[in-house]
Amino acid sequence: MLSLFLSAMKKMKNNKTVLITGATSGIGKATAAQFAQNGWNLILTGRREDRLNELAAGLNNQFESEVRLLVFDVRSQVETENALESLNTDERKIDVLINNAGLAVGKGPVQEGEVDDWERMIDTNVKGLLYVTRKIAPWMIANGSGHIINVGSTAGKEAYPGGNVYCATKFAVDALTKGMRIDMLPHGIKVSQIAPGMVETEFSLVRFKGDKNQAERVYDGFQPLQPQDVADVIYYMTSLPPHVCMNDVVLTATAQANSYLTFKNS
Ligand code: NDP
Ligand code: 8X3
Repeated sequence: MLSLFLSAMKKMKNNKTVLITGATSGIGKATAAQFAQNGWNLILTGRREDRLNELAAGLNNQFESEVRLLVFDVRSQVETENALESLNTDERKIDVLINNAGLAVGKGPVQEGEVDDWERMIDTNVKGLLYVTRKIAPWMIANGSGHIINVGSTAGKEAYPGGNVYCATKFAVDALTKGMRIDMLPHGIKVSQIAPGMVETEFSLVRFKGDKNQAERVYDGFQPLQPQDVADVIYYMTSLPPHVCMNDVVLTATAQANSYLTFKNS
């Protein structure tokens, strides 16, 4: 009886589609599973095709999810356009776009910064978000509905030591979210931001260029957010009635007061 019920639950579809950028890891991956569990069709993107394939197979097996994969680098406008153009008319009916792909590279004073690191962050976190949105927003307008959720950060609320350019990109996401909400207003399309504090993902490993010790130290001595904590809130933001838009959510671990103050035991 229980297995019949579970099997029926698995097949419950809601016919809605979410596109999540940066689904190969961390917040994007957890968010993909959250939507899959709730019967959504998924369009998942990232550069690491092997990880996308593995994720899609798992979600299909667990939830019988329809998963469309797009492999591209959001820093390339041409790659982004070509990948999104490959979606057919049905797939372009995107209900929710989650602009999540992003990264920090390096941490230190600006006078010692690496120009290449700065460019990677600006090109991914700001220009990449814009390239994706530029393609999908007109489809939402044509469909007469939609919801864009940008993944900002507490780093986009207050700058912290050594955060300079990463913080600047997340301040830009904050500003773009506000600007996009104004632009989408006449079209009835919701625009939201979620601004998490420290979340235990591959983020710090990427920031510290593969140095595991340095990355692990970031999360030592306190209980950081987990990707699922963020996924839960993102999903909640999409489950509100059509006339309600949660504009901005700042979400931190209980031990984190703001972008630069975390209470650590050690
Ligand atoms: P992860 O490193 O675990 O995941 C980052 C994701 O972004 C990966 O799926 C990666 O995919 C994708 N990505 C990075 N660069 C590109 C690119 N050029 N083109 C396409 N996809 C790309 O980190 P998080 O899950 O933590 O980060 C997700 C978002 O959350 C980022 O925007 C980050 O700034 C933000 N954030 C993170 C916080 C944290 O403490 N972890 C806190 C606040 C915000 P692939 O490498 O396969 O391309
Ligand atoms: C990621 C969290 O604190 O490293 O945005 O900026 S933090």
